[in-house]
Amino acid sequence: MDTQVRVLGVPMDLGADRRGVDMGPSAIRYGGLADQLASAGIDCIDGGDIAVPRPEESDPDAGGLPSGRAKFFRETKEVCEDVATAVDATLMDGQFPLVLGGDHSIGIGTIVGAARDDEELGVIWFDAHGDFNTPETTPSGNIHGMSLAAVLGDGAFADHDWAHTPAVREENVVLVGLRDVDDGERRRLYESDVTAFTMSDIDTRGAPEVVAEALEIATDGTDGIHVSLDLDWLDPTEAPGVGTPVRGGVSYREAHIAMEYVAEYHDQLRSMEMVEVNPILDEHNRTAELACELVASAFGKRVL
Ligand SMILES: [Mn+2]
Repeated sequence: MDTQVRVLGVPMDLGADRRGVDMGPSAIRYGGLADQLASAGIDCIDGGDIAVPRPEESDPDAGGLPSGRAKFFRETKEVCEDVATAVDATLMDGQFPLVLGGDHSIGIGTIVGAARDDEELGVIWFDAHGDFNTPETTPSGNIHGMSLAAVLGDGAFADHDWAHTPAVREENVVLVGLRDVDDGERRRLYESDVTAFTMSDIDTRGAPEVVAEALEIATDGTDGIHVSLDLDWLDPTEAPGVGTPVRGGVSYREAHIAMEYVAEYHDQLRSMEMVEVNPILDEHNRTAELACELVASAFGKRVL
């Protein structure tokens, strides 16, 4: 890829219960992001961090939604609007936005910014979870479990001016690696035109075949794709430093081959984000270092 990468940090933890993911952007930078990108032949600049209010500063249930529950809705919406503006500005400058989380609620901002005007955006969401709850179905009220539903304009999000949603069409969205899905999410996923590949699909068909199909779906009829990688997609033995670990995730090698497949689509790749790195729960920053390695693979780094 010839395009210069602009790194945007979003130290966001308003969308998750466990504090610590706000330090994710620092941990990923410290983990060698710039060096890993350089080893893939990528020139990068750092655009700094987007300001995020501290949870202590505000009331999580101050409201703003007609129904259901979404903690820190107002604050999350404001941060995501700033993320969307920064991602859009990066693209306008001819650079590639690489967004570092922070919890997965920031995906709302990244996708809205990457979708831009009236263009069709494909999305691949590598995650253990569906992130498909709405304020009506959520068991926790945490927006990081609702971000994909939000960009599709689902539930109470649809009745609110929630960052120009729906930003993407269901048929252009693919989930990969699911293994922990709430009842409300399962029902909604069945009804939707979103494609969902579970860990069972990866077990039976193999990661390369599943990821190849995901890329075909996301690129079919779209103007570009966004890749959102939640580190909890990997097995916790490889990525222990995440907010909500679930056993039975993809292996180190499966994650790399998936990113190498993503790199094959560099002409369509528009934006990428790495989220949910939690250095407090990590072991010597290895999850952040793994995130850097996976970014390098996604940008074309090869063994030979
Ligand atoms: Mn997630």
